Order: sequence, then structure tokens, then C-alpha cells
Amino acid sequence: TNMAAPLHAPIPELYVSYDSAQKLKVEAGELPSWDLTARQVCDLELLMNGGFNPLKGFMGQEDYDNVVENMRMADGTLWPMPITLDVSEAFAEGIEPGQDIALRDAEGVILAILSISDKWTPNKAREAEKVYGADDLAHPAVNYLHNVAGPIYLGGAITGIQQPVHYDFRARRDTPNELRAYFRKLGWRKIVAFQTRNPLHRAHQELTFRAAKEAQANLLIHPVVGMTKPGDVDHFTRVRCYEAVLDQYPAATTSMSLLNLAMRMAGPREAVWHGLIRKNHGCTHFIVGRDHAGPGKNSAGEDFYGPYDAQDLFREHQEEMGIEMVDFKHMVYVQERAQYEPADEITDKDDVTILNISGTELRRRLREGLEIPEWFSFPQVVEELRRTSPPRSQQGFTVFFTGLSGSGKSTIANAIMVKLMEQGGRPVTLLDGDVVRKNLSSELGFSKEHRDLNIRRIGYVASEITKNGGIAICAPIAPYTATRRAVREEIEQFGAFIEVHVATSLEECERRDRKGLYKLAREGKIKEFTGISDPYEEPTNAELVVDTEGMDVDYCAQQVLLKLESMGLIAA
Ligand code: PPS
Repeated sequence: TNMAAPLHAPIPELYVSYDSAQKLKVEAGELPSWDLTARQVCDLELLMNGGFNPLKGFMGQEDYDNVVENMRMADGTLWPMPITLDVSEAFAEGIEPGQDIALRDAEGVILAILSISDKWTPNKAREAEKVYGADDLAHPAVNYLHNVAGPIYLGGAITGIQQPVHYDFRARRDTPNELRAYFRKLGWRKIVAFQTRNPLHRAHQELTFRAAKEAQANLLIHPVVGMTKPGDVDHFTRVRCYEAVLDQYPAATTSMSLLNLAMRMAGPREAVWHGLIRKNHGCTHFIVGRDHAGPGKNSAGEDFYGPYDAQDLFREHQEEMGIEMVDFKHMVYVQERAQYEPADEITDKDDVTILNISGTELRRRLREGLEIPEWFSFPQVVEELRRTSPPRSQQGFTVFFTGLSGSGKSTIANAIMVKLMEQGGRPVTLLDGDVVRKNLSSELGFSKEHRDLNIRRIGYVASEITKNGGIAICAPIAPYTATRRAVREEIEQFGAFIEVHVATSLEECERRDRKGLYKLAREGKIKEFTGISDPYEEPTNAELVVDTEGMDVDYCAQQVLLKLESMGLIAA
């Protein structure tokens, strides 16, 4: 009939009109202001554009407590995820309820005004237990909660001034109301949403096709481009992959839109949250597969949630949510029938060959440049993935020498540099301790603070080189374990980090005293001299330890090269 409810009517946003926004922006310049973290910008965007409808701002304490304890706001509305504004102690000190503050993005642009109603110190251990199921730092959101998020929460209503600016894939991003308008325009009534943080392979395509068929609905591929699980394929690469497979879908019935959500990997609660967000985006159905939004293993090596816990929790609440679940079991490839089938529907398991490539196996094959079969993925997708994850022998890496002054770091580092340049293929940069101190760190001395600063600068440059596919060779003393570890973590985001401890003993270094510095240090003419009047913390987890006593430089350099070869970093 023609009496149906208005299709995909707009939902409330928190933005003020354009004119008011211009005025508010000027006034807000006078307010105390908080620079939002990357995750807070994602949350704010979805608050303002209605993605988190019916939330009107960052949660106050009462709503927060209720959400943590029983997945509901204080007024009983179902909402599984705390959406809170965490700030530092120093910032919170000067802020009281009743006050307005400006919220700015990383560039300093004012996005919104927060009218503060609540300020409190949350019980983070409790939040971790209840929301994520365990106070275990192996869970990325629990780690974030304890180690990244500030200690104080501020709550209150948001007045939206402007959307966060995105320079990437603009045409592919839609607010809930933009998607609703699009569905209205095309006359799409039933829409099944597919949430993903991974590249789409054939199994996903099959699953989404089946889901759309089952629900007799149009399909919205709705990938997350905000924040996903640490270590995921970056969203630039993924979107190029999605664009590459979009051709495989019927354009008349399928659409794709990017969602700037910051995921928490909270499994069951996250699935319900995802469902509510999709409902706000005008979808009527939502696909929940095996281990939806799973965080991986806990610190005891077990899964945080059961594989179908998310489906169970969603099912329990779907009526109240007003969005229907399309549940899926694990899809596997049956070689004899050359097709994907849900694992639990295969009745002749013993007579057929079931093929499956796990995420870990896929990453291994990419890393080692091995074959990825066509039954698993689309050639265009594999090509995109290979472009961002070339085999290790084509990726950047950092060799980080550490050891006492005069231990032979520079000499070995120079030999390695020359040998790598002889091989060619990648640019090589040497960041030698002495040389760095003449330019990059010329104003620094040898206090702990200055040494740390020096090493962090070297680490930063090396991480940029590694990211861009080059080889960085560093040769500072780097006496502090914690600082070496920080550098390692920064670099390992982009490529391999090989720590080489040049373990020449103090006695030997002092005996050689190639620069005459030990003599001066003993005489007290050089203060804070490593090994004499300043500490050197020996590495315990170096990839390689070389002892230069009685060995020639060439032999030491060979050991480093062999290590690089065994790690697949240079061609054998
Ligand atoms: S650090 O601790 O990593 O920042 O040191 P680094 O940048 O590698 O600088 C070490 C070189 O500076 C010379 N030098 C000293 N070293 C240690 N302690 C003191 N107080 C000191 N003063 C000057 C020394 O020549 C080191 O060079 P290498 O190549 O290690 O011998």
C-alpha cells in the first residue's frame, strides 16, 4: 500500500546551522580547549552526525555506570559501549561542571563545544571487566584504556560546529542521513550491512551475496576506516582493495560506504553496538559472522569470547534494536565443488577437500612473496596487498648497533653499509653516534635526558627510513633498555628491527682507547662517561651479540649479514 511509514526518514544530528556555527566558532576561541585524540575525533564525528543516535554527547557518570554494568543508559535505552571523553589530570584540574569547553582536532580546528555536566575518575578495572570481559592488557581496548586513555572522564552535551575534515576517499564517506537519503532516492527498503576491517576475499563476497539473498535485501558494504585492530592492513590499502572488488558485485543492488568508527574489538557488545550504528545509517539487517569484532587471544593464549557469543547477544536484543541479524557460520572452500560453503552445512566432510587460508597464513605468504591462489582471493586484491606488503627482501628495516664507546660499533656499521650498498636495491643510511651528535643532536650533552632524546631522534629518523623502504643503520651507545625498546616498537610498525649488541668488554674498550676518551674520563676530565661514570644497561633480547675481541671487523660484519639473510631481509 501507499500507507507505509516514511522510508528512511532523517535522524537527529548534533550540528547547529551554518550561521550559528560561524558565530559559535569565534566565541569558542575564548574557551578552554581540549585537543582530541584520534579515537575521540572518530567518536565525536559519529556523535555529531547521528551515528551514535540517541546519544547527545559524551556520557555523564550515571549513563556511564549503567552502560558499564548493564549495557543501558540511565533511562533504560540499550547502549553497549561507553562513549566517554578521557582527559589528562592536568587539563581536568581547571575544569568544572557547568563550564563549556572547545573540542579541537589535531590541527587545532574547533569541531564542537562540550557543555560539561560531569567530571569523574572512572574505575578502569571495572570498565575492562564488564565491557571487554577481562582486565587483561592483551585486549587492545583494555590496553588503550589503561595505557593510552587519560585518567579523568568529562561528560556532557555536544554542540556540533563542523564535521572532522577528511582528505582521503571523500566521495566514499557518508553520514547516516546521507545514506538514508541515498536509500530513499534509490527506493531501497531493505538493506543488509556488512561490517569489515579486513580486505574482502572470495569468502566474504560469497557470504555477503548469501546474506543479501537470504534477507532479500540490498547490500551495503560498510567497512571501518576509523581505528581498527592494531596491526590490521591500513585503511588506504583496504579501500583500494574494496574498490577493486566492487566490480564483482551487481552495481544496481550493492553499494559501499566508509565508516569512520573507532572499533574497540569488544566482541558481543561490539556487535550490538555495530548493529545500532547501522540502524542509524538506515540499514534493516546486519551480518554477524564467526567471532565478530574479536580481539584475538588473551594473555593466557585463549580466545576472549566464544566464536558465536556475538551472535547470541545480538539475537537476544535484536527486536529492541530494530535491526535484524543475518548470522553466518565460518565459510570454507570445497575444492570438489569449486565453491564456498558454510562449514557447518557440509554433510560430506570426509569425502571432500576443504581449503582455508587463515589471516596469519595470508600474512606469511605476503611476507615471503608466496603464491596466493585464485580460489582464495581476487587477483586485483592480491596485487594491492602485495604493493603495500612486499616480501621482506624488498621492505625497509633498521639495524641498531648498541655498545660502549670504542666497542667497534661504527667500524662494523660502516662495513655493513658498504656491503649492503654493494648489493643495491634499497637506499642505505648510516646514523652513526658521533656523526649524529655533530648535526641532528648537536646541542645535546650526555645526561640521561639528553641521551634519551638523542636515541629517540635517531629512532624517529630510522622509522621514517624503514617506513619508506630504506635501510637504516644506527650506531649510538644507546645505554638505556627502555629507550631502545621504545625505538624498537616505533620501528617495528614499519619493518624489521635488528638489535646488535657489540659486546666488547669495558676493559678491552679502555685498553684500545682509540679516541683517548677513557683516559680523560678516568682523570675526571670528561663527566658522565659511559662505563666509567655513567651506566650502560646490557641488552638481554638483542637479535645478535657480536664480540670483537680477537675477531676482525669483516667477520663481525659477516655475522650481521648472515642474520639479515636468515630473517629474509636480504636475498640469499
Ligand atoms: S648516547 O648515549 O647513545 O646518546 O651516546 P652517542 O650519541 O652514541 O655518543 C657517544 C659518542 O660521544 C663521545 N662521547 C661520549 N660517550 C659517552 N659518554 C660521554 N660522556 C661522552 N662524551 C663524548 C664518544 O666518542 C662516543 O662515540 P663512540 O663512537 O661511541 O665511541
